[in-house]
Amino acid sequence: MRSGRNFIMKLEMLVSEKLGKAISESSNQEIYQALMAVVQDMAEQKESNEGKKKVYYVSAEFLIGKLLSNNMINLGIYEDVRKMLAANGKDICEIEEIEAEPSLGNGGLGRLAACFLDSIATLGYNGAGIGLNYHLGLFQQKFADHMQKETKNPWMDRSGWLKRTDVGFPVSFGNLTLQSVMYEILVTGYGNRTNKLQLFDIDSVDESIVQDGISFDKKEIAKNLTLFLYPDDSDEDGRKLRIYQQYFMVSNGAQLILKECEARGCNLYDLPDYAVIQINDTHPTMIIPELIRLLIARGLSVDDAIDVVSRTCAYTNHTILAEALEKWPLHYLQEIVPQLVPIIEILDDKVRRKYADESVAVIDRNDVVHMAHIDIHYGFSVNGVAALHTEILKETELHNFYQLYPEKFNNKTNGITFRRWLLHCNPMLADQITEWIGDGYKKDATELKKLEKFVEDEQSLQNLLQIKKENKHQLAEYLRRTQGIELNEDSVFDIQIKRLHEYKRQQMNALYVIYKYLEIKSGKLPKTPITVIFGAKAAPAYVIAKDIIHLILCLQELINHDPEVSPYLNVVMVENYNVTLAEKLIPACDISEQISLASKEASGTGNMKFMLNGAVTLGTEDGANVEIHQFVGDDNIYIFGAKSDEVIAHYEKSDYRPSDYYTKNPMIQKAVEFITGPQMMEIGKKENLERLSSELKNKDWFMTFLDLEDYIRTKERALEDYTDRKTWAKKMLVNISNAGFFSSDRTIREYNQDIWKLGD
Ligand code: GPW
Repeated sequence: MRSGRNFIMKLEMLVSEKLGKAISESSNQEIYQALMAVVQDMAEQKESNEGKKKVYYVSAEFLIGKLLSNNMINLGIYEDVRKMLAANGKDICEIEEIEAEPSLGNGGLGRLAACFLDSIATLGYNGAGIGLNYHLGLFQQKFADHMQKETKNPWMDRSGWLKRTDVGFPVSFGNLTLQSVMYEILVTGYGNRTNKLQLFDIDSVDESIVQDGISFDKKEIAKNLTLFLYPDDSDEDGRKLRIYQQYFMVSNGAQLILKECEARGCNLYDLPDYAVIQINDTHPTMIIPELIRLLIARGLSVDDAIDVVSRTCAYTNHTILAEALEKWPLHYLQEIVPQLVPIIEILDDKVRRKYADESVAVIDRNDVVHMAHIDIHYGFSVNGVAALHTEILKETELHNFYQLYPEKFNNKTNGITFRRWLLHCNPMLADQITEWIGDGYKKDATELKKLEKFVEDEQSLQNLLQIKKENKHQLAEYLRRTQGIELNEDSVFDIQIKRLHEYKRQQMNALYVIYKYLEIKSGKLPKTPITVIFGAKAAPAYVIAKDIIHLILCLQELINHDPEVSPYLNVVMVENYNVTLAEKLIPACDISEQISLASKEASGTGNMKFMLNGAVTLGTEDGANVEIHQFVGDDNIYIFGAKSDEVIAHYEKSDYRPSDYYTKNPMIQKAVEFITGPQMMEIGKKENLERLSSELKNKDWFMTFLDLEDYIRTKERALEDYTDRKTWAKKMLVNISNAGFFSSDRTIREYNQDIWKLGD
């Protein structure tokens, strides 16, 4: 144990040495820098490249969140640092706030990659993340005139964890060659080794080319290559820029992997004994032809190169949404990465010789390259991210591939790191759990099951409610201070936080809000007031998604200023939803909104974070909700809506008509008409509200109306149940005690057992 007075004194000495003065006389900014340096030193001491075989997790996104506190927790020094700072009159929370959140991800896929890096290091596996260093990251979201506005998010100077290395590689495109620079961020496991996140960049990036908001010249590749994550791809130059980014990422990754493996004694033919590459959705798919190209250049035959690479690469699919399955016109690749085209043609040719089925071709009849098809034919493993999702892949979306390669398909239900999503974000709950069942659950999350024995204990249930109340209070203080938002702490906190997408159906929640508003106006007052909280960014070119944000912001304005309604109902949309905000919102949540159209949400991971923090799920039988439902049972979750089979059948038969529901159900009609009614028109913009309303009435591609009635009914039942505080507290406890399965340590152990097979 390092705890105790001596260790605290040593910490104080280390920090003041870095500061060159006493802690008590230093600013929070100075202390942040000094603490970061001390943590870096300690993390470096645990750095290790041990293990013959190494996993490379290649991903366009790593949504890592702030690092200082998390690293201190993983190093086991958080409590001592807190005490040491307090003894010097400093508050650790204020110092945490100095740090800028790295802006290297968008949503669940990026956050999953970050949780996985934490678990890989925690379990002591040799692994690294490979990605890009986006200078301005994903855009920063501002609200003005009830609309989302995008601005740049320059996070790098205010973070400090990024270390430049002298490693770099040449990367050639059709018309230019760029020299890369590799940056590193140390990833310290909980009580274990330190691995690395390796991010590639170029020196010629020029942030000054960005003008008003986030627009810039998309053709200036040497200046814009690593400026933004997901540059607007609504035009051709934007789509091409994505290909430049993807190839830059994977060519660097491939060169690094070969260099490291050769240094460890690999002769290239035995590459699969030294490396396994996990391809995080299709963004890094070009690593397959790129590695084949590099191996051929090093003297392997074409067939040997293909064989070696196919035994090294594994693919994770994160969606069944057709528009998210990447396809690139061959002529884009011909222009940007001509060196890959002959290889992709060989890959296509081999498939065509073997299989007559046109639907599994790599290059289709229109000369479009299907990236996922490359991964499936030329990787050894294909996994979905929740049980239902993997079944849908096998039975429908990728059925033809499943028939060819049943042995490649496997499920890896997602998970979350309990270090960030419990120990760090909810210390009160973590301490209470430790008091009840000891701290074994911190290493073995399934020990949370032991909490179930407290389910009949009045006092324990009271404690749980008290912790929730305090977390709601802390959230209210935080939002007041940082966003000027006032929350009613005595209301039910009903939270939907995730990327804005029609399939996630924030619009359905907004229609509930309208329904409730009209109910209250007609004199039906809820027993407990409700606050419906949203957090979401919409892709800058996704018009309807931005219209949904507009609707929510207008409802917020209308309802919160209506003295008849606001004592009972409030709407809050937090600005610039990110990991830092998630860490504050999740511990304070009562009802977790997981309301995607069944079959469309591959897994969801927010659902797991909420459950772990004692929120009760209101959701469809989609993604990992299905597994959560199985664990907690019918009494501890609110399930509604059409099941995935029914939804898939509607799509197959093209027989869903929103008008069928709209015209028959006066409640739906009233709510939808409200969107374009006089009160909303006074606050909002006609064009946006009318476009959204017409989209719903005429298209409703994600079947909002199909589930709306059941959603409202089920939400009302949840709100009614909430008033019986003791019964509700039981539900909370059952959720927490069943969350163990959703630890990313379990997920990563499964990846290793079934796919990576990293020995010792
Ligand atoms: F489209 N996911 C995401 F599949 O956050 F590539 N971004 C993405 O671009 C994609 C998926 C992609 C999410 C899924 O929507 C979510 O259901 C899942 O929990 C998460 O990836 C992690 O697997």
